Amino acid sequence: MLIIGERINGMFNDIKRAIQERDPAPVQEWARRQEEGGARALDLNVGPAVQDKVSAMEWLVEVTQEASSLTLCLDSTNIAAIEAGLKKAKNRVIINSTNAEREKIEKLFPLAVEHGAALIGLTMNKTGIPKDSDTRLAFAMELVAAADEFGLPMDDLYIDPLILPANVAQDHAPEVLKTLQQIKMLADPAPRTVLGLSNVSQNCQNRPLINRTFLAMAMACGLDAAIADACDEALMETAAAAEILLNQTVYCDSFVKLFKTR
Ligand code: THG
Repeated sequence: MLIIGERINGMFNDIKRAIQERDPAPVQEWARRQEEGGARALDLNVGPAVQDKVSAMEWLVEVTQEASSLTLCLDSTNIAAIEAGLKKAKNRVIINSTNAEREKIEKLFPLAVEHGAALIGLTMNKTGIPKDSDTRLAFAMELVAAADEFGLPMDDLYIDPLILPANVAQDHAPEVLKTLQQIKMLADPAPRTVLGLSNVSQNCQNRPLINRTFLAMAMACGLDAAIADACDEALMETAAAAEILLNQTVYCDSFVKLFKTR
């Protein structure tokens, strides 16, 4: 399980302020804390409030790289901001994201191939996030076909079936789980899968409990990666235990420690 730390995101007030004032300290502190927690990639999102998303993403990449050499996951709907981040990145990155609209596919798949980057593809289009797994799967198939068409290796494609908060879209959760299972049958080798895990518990009670329970369920359905709170120790322990129980990692007594330090 690849945990992509979610915390360097302008939706959090400390990061929003850090970006506005170009203060690297909070960004670098969260980079280190998430890496210590066991994150092996870092999501970078400038947030909704920032005016100049291009220069903000450039800056986030630069200051994050000074504190950590983890893989960066450039999280923006703004293609110019993704391109700016790619130019500044020293290591291989994950582009987050394209959706299944042809217009976006035609830009983002070639961009990923050109930079040797991995790419997250969302199972949605202009009309929004579908409710049922069949429609999600149809979008996943479009993304798999695009990987073939543009020459993106299948294990560089991360398909995200998009989880929504359980308090307002409870009926989506089982559909997402079903989609995760079915994505693995779309191609051989199969594409990878990812979720923005904390979405599932936004504005809910007992957030950490909902997050880690859904993580274990999603892993059993084939989830490969999650944008998640790497500083939530119980969550990271759940990921470690689920890897053991899915026989993805050989058991040893220090399996939790190993998960966080490998
Ligand atoms: N898929 C992909 N990328 C994504 C998402 C996804 N990127 C963004 C998001 N979803 C994943 N990251 C987060 C980060 C934080 C939260 C949820 C998802 C979160 N934030 C608190 C909240 O909204 O309650 C902020 C609280 C605060 O301001 O302190 O829950 O699905 N590909």
